[in-house]
Amino acid sequence: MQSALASQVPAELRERFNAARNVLVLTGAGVSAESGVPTFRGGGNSAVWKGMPFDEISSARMVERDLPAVWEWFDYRRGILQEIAPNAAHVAIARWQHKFSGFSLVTQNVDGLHQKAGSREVIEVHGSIWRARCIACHERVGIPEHGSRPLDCNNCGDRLRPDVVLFGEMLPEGAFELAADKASECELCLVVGTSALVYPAASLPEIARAGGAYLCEVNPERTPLSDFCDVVLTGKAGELLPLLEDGPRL
Ligand code: BJW
Repeated sequence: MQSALASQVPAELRERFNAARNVLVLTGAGVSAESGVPTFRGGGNSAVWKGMPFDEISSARMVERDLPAVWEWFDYRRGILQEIAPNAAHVAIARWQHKFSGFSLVTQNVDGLHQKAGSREVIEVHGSIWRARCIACHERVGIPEHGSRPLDCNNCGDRLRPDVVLFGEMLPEGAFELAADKASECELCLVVGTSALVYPAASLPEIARAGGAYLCEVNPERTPLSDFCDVVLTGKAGELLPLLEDGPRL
């Protein structure tokens, strides 16, 4: 007998998933929620640091005002992430890079869990918590586990900051353009675990749809994108994504 969850996956989506050659997946914080990573807006715990909401501590203003506090916040998160494993959603998405001849994974997440699950060539539009970049010359480096904070740039000697995109900041050069190109070419676009509120990432499903893609949202809650989608799968990514696959799993 089909489970209640499996019956949510309409035959048309299953057929399109099996027939598609070019697929784009856009993920947000919800894809990591089942691994225990707090989301930003809804879906359980939200990120607060020493009484400060995330949009205050993760802000460009805070980088200018109190860079050591920003390092402390990101070091704390990295410490937690080191202990965290990818979940069934990350693992399913990693399998898909081998299933489709054209496959793009665009993530707003900075946690690196897609890569930990085996995904390659991930387009990280909001940067990575595992890298730092220089405030002055923009040189990027991996973050050493130990050492004083803030770190200094080996290239120019100025201070390093976490290589993540804060509100009002520009996205990494070329990342959004590449994601938008891939979105405009895809036949099937899966939007997983994002509140679809933060731009320009939230415009990628619109770009995909304008290019003729079939749009599917996976989220336990409705978002501003829901009414715009061909199909909405209501529930957790880790439970729903593996159900899209037909036949034996790799
Ligand atoms: C589950 C689940 C489960 C739970 N399974 N699902 C156009 C219109 C209006 C405003 C703008 C616009 N263009 C630009 C802006 C300004 C701004 C913006 O979008 N503001 C809006 C909020 C109004 N954008 C920017 O500033 C961007 N920069 C930019 O546009 O540069 C150009 C520019 C420069 C200068 C001036 C003007 C323009 C940069 C955005 C950077 C976002 N940074 C953050 C912080 C990263 C650092 C950190 O980690 O601390 O990125 S904010 C935060 O939000 C983080 C996320 O990547 C991002 C998106 O959140 P996401 O992933 O959607 O998570 P949540 O928590 O919101 O949602 C989780 C979802 O999961 C929920 O729906 C749950 O239901 C679901 N869920 N469990 C599946 N098990």
